Amino acid sequence: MKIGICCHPTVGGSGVIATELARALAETGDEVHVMSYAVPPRWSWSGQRLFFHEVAVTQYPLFEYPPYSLALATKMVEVARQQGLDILHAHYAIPHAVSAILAKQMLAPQPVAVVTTLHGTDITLIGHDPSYIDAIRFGILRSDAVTAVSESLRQATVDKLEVDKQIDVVPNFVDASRYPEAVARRGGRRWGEDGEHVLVHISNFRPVKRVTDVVHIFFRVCQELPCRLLLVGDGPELAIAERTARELGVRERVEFVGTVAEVEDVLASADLFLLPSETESFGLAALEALACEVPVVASSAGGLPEVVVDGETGFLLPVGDVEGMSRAALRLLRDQELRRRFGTAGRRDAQERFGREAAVEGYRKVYKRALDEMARRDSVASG
Ligand code: GMT
Repeated sequence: MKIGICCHPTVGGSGVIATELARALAETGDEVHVMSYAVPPRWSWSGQRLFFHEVAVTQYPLFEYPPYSLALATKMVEVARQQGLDILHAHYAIPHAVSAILAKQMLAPQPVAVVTTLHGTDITLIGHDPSYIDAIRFGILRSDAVTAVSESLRQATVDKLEVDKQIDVVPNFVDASRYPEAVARRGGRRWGEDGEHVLVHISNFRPVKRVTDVVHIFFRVCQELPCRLLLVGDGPELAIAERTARELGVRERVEFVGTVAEVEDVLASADLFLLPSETESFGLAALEALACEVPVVASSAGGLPEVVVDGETGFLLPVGDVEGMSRAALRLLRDQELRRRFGTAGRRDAQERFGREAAVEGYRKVYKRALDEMARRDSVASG
């Protein structure tokens, strides 16, 4: 198949999943053309049958807000015509699904099936914004097939947007073969001093991540055990995290690591991963921690209970339960055997339930269904 994939190239799991999927599809026989305004995170040029097309947005004095959605749709048309794409796969509803549907209309009579993958905040946050809700609903209803990254997100989409449409769940995935060295390096530490426990949080530091909860949990753990916190990533609430750490007197125990391309380098030093989010459709960072044998303490929000098995690979507590999360963190940090057991179970679970091959097959089935759906609609339309 020839597949066009578009995604947000900023930090965030949707761009990571789109890139990993593109690579996996190309490595196993499909031809993949990724389109975005910048090279997405974790992109590598190594693969055959894998191409990147930059979407250039024209600046013009009249355009206070240059129309990226149109530039993207036009690029999709250009690439689909040149390469004969079968599928346009939009990761994240806004604006990608709408651009793909527009491209499909501009391409007619050349057929191309549109597949939209919902990632989370396109539904749980932006999906509530009246200025976007009709566009998101349109994107979902007019796609030939739609997927969500967790059952929780599928249900939220049906409930909140009231869309009557089949939505398949294709969970996010990890390429576990990426991580064995990180697992082997565990114990040989790059971060933290001897005897210190290392806690890690990775995110885009937006309010939904509740990063001040991360710092408050760390503060409580610090009262009991020597430890260090690694904050990985960047975003609007990083400065608030820094201020909170200073106010609580633990600033010198917090490392602001910034954005890292290979999270396993940091996870190799970790004893525990913290993700106390307000909402999380899936929590790819938590899955990556599990794949590196790092137990997770997280909120029980959204799709996290589908990823972290409470009491087996981590502990899940209600959103905002800083006390409970601190107790869970201390329980794991004080008990090396429990941590080892959770770590081993987490890696096994990541491989068995969230493997790359299963996800790629899942998406191939969805592509096939989208092509069938498009053919069915076309034959209905032509009477
Ligand atoms: O809006 C975001 O948080 C970014 C978004 C993204 O583009 O990475 O994250 C969402 O998609 C990820 C990949 O499917 C999921 O792992 C994250 O849980 C989800 N974020 C939220 O639901 C907050």
